[in-house]
Amino acid sequence: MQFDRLWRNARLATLAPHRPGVGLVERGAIGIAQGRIVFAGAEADLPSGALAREVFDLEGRLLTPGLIDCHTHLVFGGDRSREFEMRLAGADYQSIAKAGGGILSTVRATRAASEDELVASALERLRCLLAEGVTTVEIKSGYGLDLDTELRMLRAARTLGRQHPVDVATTLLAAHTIPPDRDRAEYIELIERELIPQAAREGLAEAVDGFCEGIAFTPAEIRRVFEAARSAGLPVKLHADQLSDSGGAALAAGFGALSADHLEWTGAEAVAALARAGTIAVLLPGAFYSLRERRLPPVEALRRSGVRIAVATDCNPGTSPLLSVLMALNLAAVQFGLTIEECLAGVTREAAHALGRQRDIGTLEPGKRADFAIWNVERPAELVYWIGRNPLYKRVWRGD
Ligand code: DI6
Ligand code: FE
Repeated sequence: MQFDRLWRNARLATLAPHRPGVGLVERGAIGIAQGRIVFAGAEADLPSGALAREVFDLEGRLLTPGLIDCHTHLVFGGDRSREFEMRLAGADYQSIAKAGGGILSTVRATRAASEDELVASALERLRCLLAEGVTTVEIKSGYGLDLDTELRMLRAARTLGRQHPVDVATTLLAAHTIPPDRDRAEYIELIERELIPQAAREGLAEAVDGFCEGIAFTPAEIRRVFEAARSAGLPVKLHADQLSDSGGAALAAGFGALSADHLEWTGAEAVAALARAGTIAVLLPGAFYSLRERRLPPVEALRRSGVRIAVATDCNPGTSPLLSVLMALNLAAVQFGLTIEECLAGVTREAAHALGRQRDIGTLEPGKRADFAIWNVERPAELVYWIGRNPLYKRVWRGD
């Protein structure tokens, strides 16, 4: 066996599905060639005579798959710190939204920003994620709500992926809320007839998302958006049942969605539908925390039904100004009661499934991309346990 590079003397958290827990391998080694993993296992099992051009001794450090943040809104103009102050003074999220603030205030700032400005402000946020070992990030549009600005946001997201050592998965979230300058029926038509077809034609979006909620779109409207996505050959995902049980998760399952995200108000029947559809549950504890929500997502039902659970930052200026995947894990453990194994799988293997990229990333197995994170910790639990400590030693993206 011939490697371009070999990392040895590591503790591997492989997250390989055939191994229990986080798939821990003591005294492990990982060998790569042409940016892909060719060996991941115990050093003692390395084929004799294996050669590597470069060898790194990790002195017992923990090595995990590169982290995957599978739900973010990293690209946007302005910020919402003023709204944060209003909420501290007693205003609530939904009434701010109804009064023209909320998502619409970010829409105004995003429409006013050039593509370069969007790239520059998002880059600062992206750097925070990369510093914590993120190697793949999903980025949504949704603060343009018109053809030009939605596509500009997606181009900015693509540019970030081209210019920096990270994979960016782009999602069209045109159905985020009703724009100030159109009525809802007219806007749904614009999404069906122009936004989805054009984003698909230009290869700017790999998936279509929507916000199914009292303050955004009804299930009937989302259905039309999803049908247009299907016609354009794009998979779907949904912001579902975050603030109320609006039937979002069941709708997402009905369309075989990649993921249904939030799920605080999702009931037992919808959980069963998610399981049947193989739709991934993406839990977003940063939004739960920031909105001081009380209603917990149905974690036990998800487990019992065998729904895969991912965890993400939901980084957005309104409900989750969270730029730390590690903090998201701590919140998911403390608030939602996820185990350490669920937390780590949630930002690696299951997050890969949520993006439909499970063949390429998410575990340390032969054939997968050489994306990993090396940590100055001994035990996997330390990645979830510390608050405000970043123990990243090195991030490796596509072997570098
Ligand atoms: N994700 C979203 O898109 C909405 N909530 C959430 O968790 C609203 C985001 C915003 O207020 O800007
Ligand atoms: Fe979101």
